[in-house]
Amino acid sequence: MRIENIELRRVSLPLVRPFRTSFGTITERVITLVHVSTAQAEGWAECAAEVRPLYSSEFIDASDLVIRDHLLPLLQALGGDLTAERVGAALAPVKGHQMSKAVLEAAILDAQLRESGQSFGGYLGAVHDTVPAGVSVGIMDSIDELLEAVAGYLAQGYLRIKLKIEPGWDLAPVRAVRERFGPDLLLQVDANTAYTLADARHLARLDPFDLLLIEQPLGERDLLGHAALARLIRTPVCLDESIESAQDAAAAISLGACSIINVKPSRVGGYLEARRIHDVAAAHGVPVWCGGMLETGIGRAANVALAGLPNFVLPGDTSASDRYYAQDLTAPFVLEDGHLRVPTGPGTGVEVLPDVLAEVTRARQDIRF
Ligand code: OSB
Ligand code: MG
Repeated sequence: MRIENIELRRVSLPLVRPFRTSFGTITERVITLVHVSTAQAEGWAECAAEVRPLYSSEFIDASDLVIRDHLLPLLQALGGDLTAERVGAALAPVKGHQMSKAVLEAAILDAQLRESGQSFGGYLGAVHDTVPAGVSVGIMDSIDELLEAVAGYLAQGYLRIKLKIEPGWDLAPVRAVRERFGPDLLLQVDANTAYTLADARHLARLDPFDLLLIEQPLGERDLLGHAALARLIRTPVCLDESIESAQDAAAAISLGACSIINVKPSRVGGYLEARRIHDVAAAHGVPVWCGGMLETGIGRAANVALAGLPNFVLPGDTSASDRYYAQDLTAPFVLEDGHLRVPTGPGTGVEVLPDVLAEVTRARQDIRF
């Protein structure tokens, strides 16, 4: 495949409600979209990097720059031999920058699959037509506000609730949600690195609430701390930020640092590495689920396809479009009995809506190949 043009397009979409985590609050999602044109097809993907480097070291302005000045030249050097399967190795000389690498691989894979008429799900090995949907619920100003939000999501059919936690917003909200919605609610928490191992006794107080898991309680580099914590609490430890590759996943599992993994294709450098993590985890009997970065329909379509693989056995943060955006960039993903449908058309199987795209675009640049 030979690329003719790559367009970087900066868009900004308001969120339907502010999203607060232990590392900050956002009210709009500012995203770089990558649009790949070949002689036969086009591909789209979105970069997960946020405006500020608070979730990880990556951030959107740096991502645009590393894509333009450091990653695209490596792909240009491949000429007509460019395929999505070669992107990872071609970009390997650049250290880190998984989200920037991931968006390029995903856009190229979308174009490639559209050329060959295959869907993301078919290519990746999805075995399900629909995937169960969970929802990630941000930190709120009051328990009442939280209970109302959770009640609303459950009324819509979400099958699992994830509460964002931080010191000062942990035991009380978890207790309130568990008491109000009962023992059958699938409930988990995500700390986004907000604790230290010194908080182990405090975190053990979550044990009575029968959580599915606690996600990334400690720092992203602290695999040994997570392994120690896992021995001190009953709630299963799940890693998000710590896992940037299949190698990280193998190390974390071997060390006992996690018994569940949140797989985010953007965080690990793309869908091919995400599938390798799925495979490594499956070989160790470790269940995985699909995380998210508040994606638009473009990224959501591919995430939902990945979530159709057999070892994605827990509901993901793959929510319907209206949980994030009043107007998505594609036809909206909707909940059907608590599930999202895996697209079956070529590539991601979704089309970008040109009028919406024009409305949310803030800047664009073309890079001729
Ligand atoms: O830690 O999983 C996370 C969103 C942005 C950054 C990090 C995280 C999240 C979410 C929301 O929890 C997941 C989603 O619904 O896309
Ligand atoms: Mg997380």
